[in-house]
Amino acid sequence: MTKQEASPNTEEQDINQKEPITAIATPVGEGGIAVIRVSGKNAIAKVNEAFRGKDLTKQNSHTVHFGNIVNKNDNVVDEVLVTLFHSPKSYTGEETVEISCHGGVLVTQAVLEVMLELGIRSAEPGEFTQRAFLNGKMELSQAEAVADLIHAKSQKAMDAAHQQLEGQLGEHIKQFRQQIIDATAMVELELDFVEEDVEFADKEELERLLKELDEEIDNLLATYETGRLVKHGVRTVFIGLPNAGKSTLLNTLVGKERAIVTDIAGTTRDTIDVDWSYDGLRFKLTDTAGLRDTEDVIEAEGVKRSQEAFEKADLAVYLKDLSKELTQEEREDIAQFQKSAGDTPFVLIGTKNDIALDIEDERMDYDLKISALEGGKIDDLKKLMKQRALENKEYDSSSLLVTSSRHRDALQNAQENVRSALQALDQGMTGDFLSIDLRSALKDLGTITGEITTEDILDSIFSRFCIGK
Ligand SMILES: Nc1nc2c(ncn2[C@@H]2O[C@H](COP(=O)(O)OP(=O)(O)OP(=O)(O)O)[C@@H](O)[C@H]2O)c(=O)[nH]1
Ligand SMILES: [Mg+2]
Repeated sequence: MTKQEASPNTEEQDINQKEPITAIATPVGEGGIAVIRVSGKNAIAKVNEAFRGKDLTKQNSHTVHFGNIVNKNDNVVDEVLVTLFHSPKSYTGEETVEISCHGGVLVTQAVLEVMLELGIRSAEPGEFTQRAFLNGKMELSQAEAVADLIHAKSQKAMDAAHQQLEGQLGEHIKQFRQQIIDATAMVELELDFVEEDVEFADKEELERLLKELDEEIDNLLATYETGRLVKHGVRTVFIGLPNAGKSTLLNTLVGKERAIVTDIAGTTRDTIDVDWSYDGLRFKLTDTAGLRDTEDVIEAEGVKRSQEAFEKADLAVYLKDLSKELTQEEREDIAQFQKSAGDTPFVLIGTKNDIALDIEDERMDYDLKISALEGGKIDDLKKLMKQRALENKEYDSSSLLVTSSRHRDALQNAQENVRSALQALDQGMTGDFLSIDLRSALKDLGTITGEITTEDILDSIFSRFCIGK
């Protein structure tokens, strides 16, 4: 199936053009040029009212024209280039004008004001892309990918958004839907012939089909954990006793004095979050207050937050000061943390290796010994963090990842319905039961690509966009 067939409208159909909307499509700030976008019914004629140059209504699609934008008193606001897109060959599918003006904040605003004066409405966040979706220019999962791409903060997040934008997820979902449609057809065939006692002539075939589908959905769902890490970053927490060198390590990794470092135990009081990328993967590093029992109310609150950050982490890094002897108490603490980390990767790092005690403590099994002050083994630590974060998770930039919790939920629901159909089949239930499950699964999958949408889904998706996209 092509993109267009799956969508509510095809390019052959007339696009239902809505009232024109406008917004500044480039980031606010000073730049060489800025672009103001106008899309909707008679957008070209509207802009033409404020344009001094050629008659835009008589020009071809995909042409660029030089001229002036004037206000209602006919004063020139800016010298511009306008690009024309006739429906349906535009981003939104509607008639669209892109006005490239000078990039100053005030100039751009002034040109936008002229558009508003013409009676063109301000666009809501993501409204252009929403129209693109409604006009069959893209699937819902592709529209979501546009937002992901804009918000992407690492190379890997961008790769994942690109995969989705190219429609790879949509293709998978369509394939699943086709499999369900095939299964439904088999069930309903049986229903038609129920009197003739055909009784699931193809019961085995149906079972094979559903099991295969269950497994394929499982495989796709399994990518979500990696997808989530890639998109939102690996929540990494540094924990350890006061003075272990947690803040020093954070500063060394991010390359600036982000957290206060002193030789006083208990320097860090509150958790500090810093974004950091390494080798295309984004990390959200959290420095925490050193763990100890304390009378100090503020510090005690800090220690509580350290614990909470640990519980939420995708990667826990425990730092042990090698210049101090390991106490029995700390050994037990470490064991306890390791245990409560459960499936979350846990890394044990010895710090201050430059001033480590001579006596090697054989009882501890450090993943690595570093010196954050001198930079010793820091590159090894970075590699280790990435490796452990993506532990057991297959990933290369071409693999398709489910990155959105909305998609995961829909896939899970679909899988439940498929499993329930399998169960019904197993228990020898009649075809109408199976048919209900299969139809529900079909609906669940449809919410991913947008065959099935509700106002709520659309609102929550498009509100993530910036205005102008
Ligand atoms: N020699 C040496 N000193 C270090 C190293 N890392 C940290 N330090 C020193 O150890 C002291 C404590 O470092 P911090 O980074 O503040 O320790 P922390 O774990 O954040 O401590 P709290 O915030 O109190 O929990 C400072 O004086 C650092 O300069 C290291 O690798 N080698
Ligand atoms: Mg600190």
